[in-house]
Parts: sequence; C-alpha cells; structure tokens
Amino acid sequence: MEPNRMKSCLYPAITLFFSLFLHPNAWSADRPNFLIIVVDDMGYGDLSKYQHSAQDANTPNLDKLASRGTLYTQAYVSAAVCSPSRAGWITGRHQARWDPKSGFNCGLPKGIPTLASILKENGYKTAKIGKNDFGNKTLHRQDVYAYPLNHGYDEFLGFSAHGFDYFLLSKDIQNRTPDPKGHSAALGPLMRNRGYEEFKPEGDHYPYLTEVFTKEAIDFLHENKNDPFLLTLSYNSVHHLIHQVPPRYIKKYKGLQPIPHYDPDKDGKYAQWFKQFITIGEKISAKQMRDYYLANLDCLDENIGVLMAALDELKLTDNTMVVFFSDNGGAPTNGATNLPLAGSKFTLWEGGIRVPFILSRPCDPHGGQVSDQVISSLDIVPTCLDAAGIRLPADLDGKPIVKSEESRNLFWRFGETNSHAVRSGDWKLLHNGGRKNRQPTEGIVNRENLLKGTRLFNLKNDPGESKDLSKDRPEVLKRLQELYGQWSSEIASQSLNLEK
Ligand SMILES: [Ca+2]
Repeated sequence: MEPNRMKSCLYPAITLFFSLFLHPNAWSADRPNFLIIVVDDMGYGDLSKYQHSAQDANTPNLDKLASRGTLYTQAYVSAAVCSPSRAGWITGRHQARWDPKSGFNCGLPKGIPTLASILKENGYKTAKIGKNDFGNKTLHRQDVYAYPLNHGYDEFLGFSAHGFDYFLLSKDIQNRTPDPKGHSAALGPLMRNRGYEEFKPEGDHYPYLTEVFTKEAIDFLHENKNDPFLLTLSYNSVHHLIHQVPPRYIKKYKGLQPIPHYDPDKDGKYAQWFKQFITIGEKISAKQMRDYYLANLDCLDENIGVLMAALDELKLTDNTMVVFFSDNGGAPTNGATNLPLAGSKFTLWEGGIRVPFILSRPCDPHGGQVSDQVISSLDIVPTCLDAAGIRLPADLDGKPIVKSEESRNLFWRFGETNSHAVRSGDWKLLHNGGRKNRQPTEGIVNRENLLKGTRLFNLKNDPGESKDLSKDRPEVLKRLQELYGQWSSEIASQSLNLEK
C-alpha cells in the first residue's frame, strides 16, 4: 500500500505522523473518501436493523454497514419525490430556493455548487454512477448543468431519467423500440461520460442495472484507491418496475414467477407495456407484490455487501465515510413498507419524507449506535466538507451532523398539491397531505381521505400521525405556521435566481 493512503483505526495519530514524514502531500492524503449510496423509494420499515422493521424485511449487508456506523431513526429528505430530493441533498440547499414549487421539475440551477464540484475543486476524484434525475427538462440530455459531468463529476455511467428498464440496455433493443426515451419508461444504452455504452444480453443472461452499477463502482474504487475520492452511487432499485429482478432472486419466493422482458415485436410501444406494470399491484396479490419488492431488495442488499467487501479488500474502509439513504419513502407502486409511519412517496406524511439513513464515519468509536436525532439529507454536503476540512459555503441549509444536536426546524413544500410541512422539536405541522395515488399496498397506511386540511401532530407520542392536535394545541399550531411563514419569506427574498 502507498504510504499516503496508510490509515488505521487504532493508530491514526502515528499513521498521520508517518504519512506526513513519508509523503509530501500527506495533508491531502489524510482527507477521507466519500461513498454516498442513494437508493430509490425504499420504505422506512424495510431495513432490518431497525427495531421497527417489517417482519419479512431482511437486509443483512445494510445491517452490517449500520453496525459500523450510526443508524438514524429520524432522518429526513427534503422532498417526497425523486428529483427535488436529489437536488436538495447534492447542493445542501433546499430546492425551494430556486424552484418555489419545490416540485417534480426543480432542475439544477447552472453554476450552483454541488458536493461533487466543491470536492473536485479540492483535489478529489469524483464519479457518479446510476440514476441522475433532476426533472423533465433535463431528461436524456448531456448539455445541461444537471448532467453529472457538468456539475463536478469526472465520470458518469447511468441514465438521466426518472426510471429505466433494469435489463434492456442494448443498441438493438433501442433501435427496435418505437419510444425508447420516456420519462420513467426508458431503455437502451446507458450514458457513459460524453457518449453512450451498451450492455448486451448473452444468451439468456441479461445485464442487470443493480449489478452493472456495482461493478462500475468497484472498478472506480480500484482505479482511485490512492486518491481522495467521492463516489455517488445512485441505484434505481427499489423503484418500479419492481418485478424486474434476476430470476435467481425471484426463485427464493414461492409462487413468484419472472415476467418476460418487453418485446417490441409483441408489445407495441414501450410506454404502454411499462404502464401495465406500474400498476402490477392491482393484478397480483399483495403478497406477490411484496415478494417482488423483497427480491429486488435482496439483490440490492447483496450488491451493497459486495461493494463493502471491495472497500475492505482495498483497505479503504478505515478512510471512507459511507452515507446510505433513500431519496424518498416507499411508494404505493413498489410494495414497500413505511410502517409504523403513515403515507408514502408523493405525500408529506412521515412515510414520504422520513427514510432509512446510515452514516458510517471512518473509525467511529461509537459505531453500531442507533440515533433518534433529527437530521436531514441537506446535512450530507456540510458533513462531508467538514470531514474533509473544507470551508463550508455560508448559504447552506444543512449543517454538519454532530452528536447531541440541538432541536432544529425542518421545512417541506410540494407545490403540485399546495402542500407544506414543518417539523420543530417533536411537533409537526402538515398542511395538505399530498397527491392522491394508486391503491397502496399493505405496508402503506392510506391517508387519501386526509389529503386536504391543516393538522398538527406530536411525533414523539404519535409517529404514525394518527391524532390531530390542531384543536387541542392552537398555540403550537400558530407557532409552526409562523415558522413556515418566516421560512417562506426568507427563501423568497434570497432565492437563487440562476439559469437552469
Ligand atoms: Ca425516488
């Protein structure tokens, strides 16, 4: 191993001394690497290390990661759908600062610093692998700031869309499909830096996105093990189409069958074929839907285990901060479980915005703890910059995650449904729940009859948001409404008016 990467949990000071002595760039060598694993639409109840997890959830590799770091029970994302949540975490700024709706099509304003751009300026090697989703105006485009190579990443392999076929990644299928580039319904070669790369099936074996992305991530680790790096790995698992899982994972579930891939000669337009499987939960039993989800999650968890083993093998574990979280809560379309929370993706009920979250710091002496501290995905940028010794931009909305954090206020807005929410201490104001959606599966508490109106909950006593206290505690309601009003005025007056 090169001296500049020599690290040890047991003797960090001694190691630092020798690395300073042996290597002229030792100060930079001491900076940690960052591996940010973002998954898609995973339920709050689906990480088995949580005490509250569903009985059938089984994520041994994520549990192992959690046992090295801190597992957070009250971690939030800044939006209940993919694009704005991703824009929030990668900038450390609430996306409402440039998109007053804070909605599906938030974009990424040209020139806004991202975790990648800041780390790159400070000598880090940077790569993004997987899903890149900042809304409709950025779909399938490489000429916008939202494309990873334009906001700080040296390398990219993945897709710029809301969803993508997990299996069909060849030029041939793209050429034979009348509509290969939809919003969610897209297929064909992946974007690779300034071009494209296809992944062809070999006989009956089809490449599978979760595995393609893991392999790419491991290749990146091998190539960059001697440099400080940022690797953002955005799996599209466990987003619909949830049934798309390699057969060997499906086999574990009795009575579950693989569904044939899309075939342009038989199935017509891809969007039509895709649409019938978004609503697969309406055609099969709740158990089958759940089993497809679990099979998809099994594959994801196993891949994360392979990735962690590669970190160990390359002796990078002791110098790499790993963050794991889901971009929003479990969706009504994927079979996830958000219990004991109510609601889902598309809503500002807790099930839409409170997510599985692990922060594993190098050599954390408190590894394995479960924390009920309230944190936000907006804290990822400042936490990483702080760990790297890089000065924080003054206008971040998040802050470094430290222990014993004081109470803080968090805000949400979902313009499409005129919804907003505030969390302050144990209290939560919820104004309009969110978007009506498809029939939810068993692990999603349906709140469709409560989408309108203003409610107040005490989350400490009632995390499932079942008891509205707005009439009992009008003074608390008023205080949270005022907080939201102040926040709205503040972001409106300071809003980033940058070209998208
Ligand atoms: Ca998502």
